[in-house]
Amino acid sequence: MTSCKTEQKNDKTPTTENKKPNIVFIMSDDHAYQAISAYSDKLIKTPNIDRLANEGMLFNNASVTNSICAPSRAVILTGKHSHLNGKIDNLSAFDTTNVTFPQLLQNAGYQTAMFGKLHFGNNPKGFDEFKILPGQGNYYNPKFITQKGDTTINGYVTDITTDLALDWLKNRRDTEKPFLLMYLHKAPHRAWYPAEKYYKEYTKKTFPLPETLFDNYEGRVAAKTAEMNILKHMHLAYDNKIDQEVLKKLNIFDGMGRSETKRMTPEQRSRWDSVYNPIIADFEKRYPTMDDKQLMEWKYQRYLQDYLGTIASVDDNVGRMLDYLDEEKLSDNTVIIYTSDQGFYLGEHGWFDKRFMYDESFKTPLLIKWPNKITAGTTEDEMVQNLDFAQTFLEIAGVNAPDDMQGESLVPLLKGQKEKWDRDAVYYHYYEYPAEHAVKRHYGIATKEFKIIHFYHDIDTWEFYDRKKDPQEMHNLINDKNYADEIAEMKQKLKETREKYKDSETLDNQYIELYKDKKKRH
Ligand code: SGN
Ligand code: CA
Repeated sequence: MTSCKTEQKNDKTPTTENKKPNIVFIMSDDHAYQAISAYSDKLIKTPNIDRLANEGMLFNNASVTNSICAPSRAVILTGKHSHLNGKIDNLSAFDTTNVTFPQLLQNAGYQTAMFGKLHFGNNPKGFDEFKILPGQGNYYNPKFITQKGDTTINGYVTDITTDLALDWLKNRRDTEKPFLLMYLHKAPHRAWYPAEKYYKEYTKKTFPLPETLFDNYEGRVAAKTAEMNILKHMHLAYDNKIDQEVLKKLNIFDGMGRSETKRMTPEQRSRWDSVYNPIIADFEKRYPTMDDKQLMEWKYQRYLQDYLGTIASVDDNVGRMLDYLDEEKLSDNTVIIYTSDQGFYLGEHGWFDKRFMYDESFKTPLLIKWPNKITAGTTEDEMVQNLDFAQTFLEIAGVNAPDDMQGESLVPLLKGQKEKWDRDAVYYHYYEYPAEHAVKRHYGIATKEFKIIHFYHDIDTWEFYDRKKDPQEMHNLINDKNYADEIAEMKQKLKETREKYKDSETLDNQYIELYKDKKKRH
């Protein structure tokens, strides 16, 4: 009797009203699928993120519609392409009159909370609670925007974001209601500052060089003029953490200084210096005799050490979240998603950053666990997009999606009902130009076999790739006579796809005019 009473009092016991699945949406910022061991363990082991693949589904062909931060988030929240939700780049404002899926879930009785990076320049609507980073946010001792004002929290951003999310789950969530938790990491965004444990470990590692590290961009006009080459455009101080005074001594003037070291407490700073100062001293000694190839390789290793070091913390913290959901017996009725706002170049084509429709930044990691619905350990090769998330979550919650959302619910794929999925092409459109990294505006479509891309604005060039024969996208076949039929078909399909999604040259031109003078960054 007594034990039975205790059980009834325990407010964590699922009630009949609590049958709708909870949704935990985990997203990191710039997390390349090449840096998740469920995809490839060449660079790093991510045992916690991999749990979602082992217990759920791994998508091999998930892509974004516009490979840059805030636009990707706007697509996710609205279920509409950039040209319709209006958030075409990181410079324009998010139009808060857009209807977002969290608002619809909140109206349907879901509790909603968001923690971490949003990057809109305005606060999210449809959330009972949010604690978000201003703009890009910081790694060390970050400031957060909350409903009660701004607050600075001492510590490391990835740990803090998790603490905030867990605090809400433990202490302020109404256990009678289903919930949507958006748990959004800043890491591994530039300028890649790992936590102490991991800069100690990762600065000792060396990584295999990508085959295309020394790409000369032959046949790809827009790739040639982009400014995201590790050798030429990555900063030795800002990115690779070399002291600017040392650079001056070496006659190197590369502008931007280190961003986060100034934010560290004296204790954090002296622990940081104890690891990075020997690296700086070693660089000072070796630099005078380095040729371009050696400098490229040195910068690549430094880049990956810090980038992957930040991911090791993300993985630990995802583990903390999954453990909590397991311990509280919430996992059985919770859909957990892990994704990134887009992919990233880890030296492929000699690059860092994203923006292009080439695979490393067009594709994004996607792992989903949904016990009793998804068969554990399955992989899915269908072409899905971040555009599909809103309708997926609405279907999971039993809420009708507005007619003007443009994605497809992934629920049939999650349940293994492939016959209900008939998409044969996905659409992409990138706008942020002129801007940092100088990636020209372009749009295109990808099928499983081919990709066609049109670069426009101050150029007018086309690219065509055979994705099966040339997965590294080194050979632009647009002028290859052997592919004339396939190119014509893809051009036609691109035209139809633009019409289907209501994109057009008129809109392209309007967006060029509208944001001509926009320089502001969020
Ligand atoms: C910053 C970075 C860029 C990066 C953009 C967009 N520069 O501007 O390298 O492409 O963010 O990233 S930095 O000098 O400020 O580090 S996004 O993920 O927010 O879209
Ligand atoms: Ca990003």
